[in-house]
Amino acid sequence: MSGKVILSTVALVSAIGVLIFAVAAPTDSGVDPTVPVAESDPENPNNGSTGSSKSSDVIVDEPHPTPKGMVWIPGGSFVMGNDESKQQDEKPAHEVTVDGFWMDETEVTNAQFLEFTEATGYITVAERKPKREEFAGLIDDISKIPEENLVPGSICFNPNFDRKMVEQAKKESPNWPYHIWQYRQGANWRMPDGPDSTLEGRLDHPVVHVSWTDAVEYCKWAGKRLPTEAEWEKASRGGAKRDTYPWGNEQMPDGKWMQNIWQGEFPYDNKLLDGFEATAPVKSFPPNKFGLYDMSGNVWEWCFDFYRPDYYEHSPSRDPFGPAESFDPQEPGIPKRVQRGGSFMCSSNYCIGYRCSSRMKGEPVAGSFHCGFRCVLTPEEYKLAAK
Ligand SMILES: [Ca+2]
Ligand SMILES: [Ca+2]
Repeated sequence: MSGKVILSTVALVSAIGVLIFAVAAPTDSGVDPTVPVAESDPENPNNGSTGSSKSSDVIVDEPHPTPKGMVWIPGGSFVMGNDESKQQDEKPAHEVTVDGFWMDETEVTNAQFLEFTEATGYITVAERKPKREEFAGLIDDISKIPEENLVPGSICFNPNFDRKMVEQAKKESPNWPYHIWQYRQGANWRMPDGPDSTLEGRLDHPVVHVSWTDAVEYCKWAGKRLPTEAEWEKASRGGAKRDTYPWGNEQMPDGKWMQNIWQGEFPYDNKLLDGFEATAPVKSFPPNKFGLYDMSGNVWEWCFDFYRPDYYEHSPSRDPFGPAESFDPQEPGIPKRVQRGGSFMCSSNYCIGYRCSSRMKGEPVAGSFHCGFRCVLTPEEYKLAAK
């Protein structure tokens, strides 16, 4: 498949994303159970950003017995972002206070997602056939969309990418990774590598090819919600204020790999020094001090928040949950939600997404082979669920 075809296919997926998002995304009205609980303040001077204006005491101590499979993240303040980063969207570093909450100790696994689909019959976005009319208004002439493109599928790594084309694209555009991704027909969470693959031997791996909207549906079923970006970073830091990684500042303490990432030059040479080429079973590496596994690497994790690179410039300091709308300069016009933690595809010469402060973004209706999620629950939501 040529790079041009890959690009056009990815563009097709993007267009689907825009459309479905417009219909499926929940509002930030505060009535949706997946939206973080916080007071709204129409007089909030934060340029349309959302977050809590409450001044009540921070919830620090765990108020109820720990829900199964979760750990308590004590409330408090931490420094969010990183002024030393090469990535502008991590700046400025700013102090944020969040209330205590519970977080899943691992990424949601295939076994857990299977339980959800068996209980609800839920079909993920990647399993649904895109409809031609869904592109009306987004593409000049929808009759020109090749029928063979209107098939269910998801984004995978293309190991047969054209190296020359990648080299050239790197010089021209931050979107050069389009040349190494491939829209693979039939790829979805049940068949992570495409139609010939299965979940055999992978039930304890993180679920992948789930969109943000799929993740939200899982959360509703589980009585939980997606973490805010601030909650995610607070949890990732394990109680430390400015460490680079969830375990400290040294990437390989005692010479040991602490995360499933990509060793070697991306995307040409994966040396597999951590033992895993793609997803690893959850809990393959030590937890951070809060007891959370794989907060660095394995798979990216969806957060609730819309993505904006400039959000930290005017973020509320108490329980922020993202801007009112998203903006990604790399793909203006396509809504984006935040992803955190990096994946098995992250290397030191590319996204370095496995640091506590790293930010990523994705179309809410598009899953991929290296993105999953985990859930959180606050004491207030715990009480609401118990009623
Ligand atoms: Ca690896
Ligand atoms: Ca992860």
